[in-house]
Amino acid sequence: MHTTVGIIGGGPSGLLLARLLHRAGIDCVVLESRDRAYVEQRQRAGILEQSTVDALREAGAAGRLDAEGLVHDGIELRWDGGRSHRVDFPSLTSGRRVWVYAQTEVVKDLVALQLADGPPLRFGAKAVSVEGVETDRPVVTYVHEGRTKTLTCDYVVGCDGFHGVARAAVPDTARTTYERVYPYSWLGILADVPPSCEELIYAHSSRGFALHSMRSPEVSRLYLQVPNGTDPSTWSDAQIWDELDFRFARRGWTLARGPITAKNVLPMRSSVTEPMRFGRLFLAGDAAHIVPPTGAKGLNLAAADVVVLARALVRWHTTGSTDPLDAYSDTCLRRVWRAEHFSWFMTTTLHTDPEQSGFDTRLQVSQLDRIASSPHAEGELAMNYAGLPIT
Ligand code: RFL
Ligand code: PHB
Repeated sequence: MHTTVGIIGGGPSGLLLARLLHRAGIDCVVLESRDRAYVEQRQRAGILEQSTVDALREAGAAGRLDAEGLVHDGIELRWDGGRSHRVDFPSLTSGRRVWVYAQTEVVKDLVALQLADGPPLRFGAKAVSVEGVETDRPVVTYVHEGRTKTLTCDYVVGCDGFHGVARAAVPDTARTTYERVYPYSWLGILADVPPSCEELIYAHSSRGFALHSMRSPEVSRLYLQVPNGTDPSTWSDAQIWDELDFRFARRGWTLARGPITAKNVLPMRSSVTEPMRFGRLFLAGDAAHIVPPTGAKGLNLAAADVVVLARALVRWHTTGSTDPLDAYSDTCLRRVWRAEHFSWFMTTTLHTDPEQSGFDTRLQVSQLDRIASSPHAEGELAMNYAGLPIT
């Protein structure tokens, strides 16, 4: 079988790319190793930047997001045993804002459109190799319903996440990975209780970081910094709520408790593989880079990559010019490194390193004080959080 663009991975980046290409009349096939239910239920991101929302609208996939997404104009920072500061995005960014709309819902919306309207999306289709990327007919070999099949393409896009196969198709000598692993993880919970805040709260405390997010007016999503290797089952529900109470403590504010319906632990890592293109293979989203979740950038970076790539493929398809495709890696990496820096900054400013000294803590508090007292410092945070335009 042949297609113009073979897309490995049916996560947000692969699905959004497929929609953008389909609307421009470019045929493509999406191979996704997991089944539909698994892909639609994987708990992950919750915050969409303005430019991600714009891209979903352009893809015709924002109907439910526009009806049900919660628009947020800021975040609250808490630190130093009860100090608090709200960062207002629109006034600091010429009107940019963010949406609380879960990745699970973005994926459900894109899957439903794709199954109704094309292009082909194969669940249970696991890519095992990508070959010939330095020729003009790269081939993806995949296993579907127990049989090995091949897909020849004009271009292949690896949207297969951090553990996918596409990155490995680039020879070791042609790629460099830059990486940082953090000495802490997040314990995340979903709870059937209305959020205790209208906007997200990022808290720095003497016992580590905590984040109050949400999924809907009825469901809260909360995170606690925990040591690497923590088994979530060792935390009882009461212990989790007590620890959240301590880390968010602020006079006159209480955290509402409710039944915890899910608990998971996620490690924190920064990683970038350069370049993001090799021959006729492009890497997009988590396949090329990951960030710790503190800056809420991962899904947004994935969306920005495929917006840039879709534009470049449309240019090639309509004019034959490969200039934007040739510039893809450099164009994306500029934004990726900005987001890597911001995610590292948010992570290291708000978490407590197990080796942390009193000096390090004073630096963190000084940085938070600065954000609270300087429009320049909070403006920089707001611009990065609400997201830079895709250029
Ligand atoms: P994904 O979502 O990992 O999708 C990759 C897909 O490829 C499939 N696959 C294969 N398919 C075929 N053949 C193979 N050999 C394959 N190997 C893998 C996989 O099954 C999967 O379906 O990558 P993508 O599309 O690049 O999307 C990236 C985002 O998922 C990720 O960056 C975000 O979830 C990160 N993230 C957040 N990002 C934000 O922008 N805002 C947030 O608030 C935010 N919060 C988070 C997050 C990530 C988290 N976790 C669990 C890491 C919160 C959490 C808890
Ligand atoms: C989430 O709602 O899952 C979420 C929100 C903000 C973050 C990370 C995760 O920085």
